[in-house]
Amino acid sequence: MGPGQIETPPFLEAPQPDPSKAAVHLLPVPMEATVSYGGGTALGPRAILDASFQLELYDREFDCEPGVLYGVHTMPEMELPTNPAEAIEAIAARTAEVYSENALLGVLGGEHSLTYGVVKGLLSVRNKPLTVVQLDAHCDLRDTYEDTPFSHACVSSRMLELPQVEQILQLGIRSLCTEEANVLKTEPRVRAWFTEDVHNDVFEAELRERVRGRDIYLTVDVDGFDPTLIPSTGTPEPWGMTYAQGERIFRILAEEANLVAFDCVELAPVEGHHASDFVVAKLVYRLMNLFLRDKIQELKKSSDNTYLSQNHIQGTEEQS
Ligand SMILES: [Mn+2]
Repeated sequence: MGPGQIETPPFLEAPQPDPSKAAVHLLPVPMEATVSYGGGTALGPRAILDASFQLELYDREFDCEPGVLYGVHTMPEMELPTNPAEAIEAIAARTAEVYSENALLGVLGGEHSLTYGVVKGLLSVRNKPLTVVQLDAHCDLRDTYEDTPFSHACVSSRMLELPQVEQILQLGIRSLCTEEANVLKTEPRVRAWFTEDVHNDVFEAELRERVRGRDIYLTVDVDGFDPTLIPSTGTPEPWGMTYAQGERIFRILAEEANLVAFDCVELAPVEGHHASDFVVAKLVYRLMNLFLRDKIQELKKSSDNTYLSQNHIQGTEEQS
């Protein structure tokens, strides 16, 4: 463990793989520098990791324990500077340092501002266009908010300043200001589907078309979901997405696009209320399983073969 890092429990109660063999690398980023309403996102990553210990490793869809097969390596939690601009730079640098082409990078937040740092870091090492898909109640398209351009309320505006962000696709939006409504009307790189579009299922064909064959970065602000499902968040907004709609979107993206990295942000755990933490941990696990579904099938086959050949060798030995 290096300086500026805090020891953390791993995601899932499973054997810890060698990082070079893990298909997922998780980076906990407890950013809480510009939170404007309910606080507590600094404890988000730890709450997700703790709750993940209660998850069943077995996944009905795949009829196996996917996380054990593909392996999840959890990195130590970052220790961040309190100044938002410095925190963003630290996150960008750490992302560039830990990114590997051979693994899916997942960032556990932390407030939404961190997404800009992660995307910046990714672009610095990959240098290829990226489509950002954002599940959120909010557009986060203000230019500045509460005197900082690095607020969670501005994260999408900051990303638009990166020329390699080819488009930002937002789903579940239901709360915005006049300034943001104007950006939506004039900025061709942003496409927002409001919450009624998701509930009426009128986004799918265009979403598929827009992400097909593209490298995507998925940012999941947990307030995109309904606060009856995940109340532990800083700015809860009614009429959000259901759990099933979230999974549906993950599946569409998994079928059409190449996921480079993802984050899950804005969980602000409340003591004594563990349901939100658990729901978010489950969302993260299912997101990983859906995106790694080809790999899971492949690993399942080879683990069956290993099992068969071991039995075969044993059988031969018994005969001799
Ligand atoms: Mn939000």
